[in-house]
Amino acid sequence: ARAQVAPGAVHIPDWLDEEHQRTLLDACREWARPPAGLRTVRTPGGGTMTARQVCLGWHWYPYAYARTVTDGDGAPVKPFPEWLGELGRRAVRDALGDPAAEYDIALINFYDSDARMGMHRDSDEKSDAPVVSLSLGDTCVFRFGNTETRTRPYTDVVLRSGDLFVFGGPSRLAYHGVPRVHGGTAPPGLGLSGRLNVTLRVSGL
Ligand code: MD5
Ligand code: FE
Repeated sequence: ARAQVAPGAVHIPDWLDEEHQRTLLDACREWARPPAGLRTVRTPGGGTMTARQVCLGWHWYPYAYARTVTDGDGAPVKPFPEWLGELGRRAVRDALGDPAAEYDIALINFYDSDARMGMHRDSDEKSDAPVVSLSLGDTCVFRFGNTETRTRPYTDVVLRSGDLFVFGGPSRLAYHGVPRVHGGTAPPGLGLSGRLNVTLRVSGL
């Protein structure tokens, strides 16, 4: 069931079957290992993001991209694998029917049940290609807002393990965040406590 939440913003529940969820989870666990593994993101204002992050292809440090983990161990960022790019192109075709973009960044956020992500826009990419979001593990409330303000109007969407969300076109620069993660709601067979979100992006760099 494909649901358009806003023009260019499409939610496809259960897009990844259990086997593909497990494959992606195993890969994320490998990517989380050092060097250039899971890290805590510190914002220039002195804040700490509650979701921890791993980057592939390009390292995101608030609020720009680099080739090395500038706020971590200084190691080169792990490469962005070809199969992940193919997954991204298939996602965009299924969600929007648009021609394929060349994905070269993955940002993977690891949430425990207390983690949140405040309302923000993803504006550090120099490309307007759609962002692909894949969810694994615990269910969350994803807040999809508008392009003008961090506040209402917004739409709360429940994202579950295996769900795909694609943001393109007029929705590409919408404010969005994760106000709530529901602990203990991951599929029992997956072996993940917490939530993991994989976003695929085109750097334009
Ligand atoms: C998450 N991640 O669940 C969310 C979902 C992030 C982030 O917000 O920046 O890593 S992905 C939501 C998203 C990503 C890129 C663009 C837009 C939404 N958008 O244009 O609305 O961890
Ligand atoms: Fe974002």
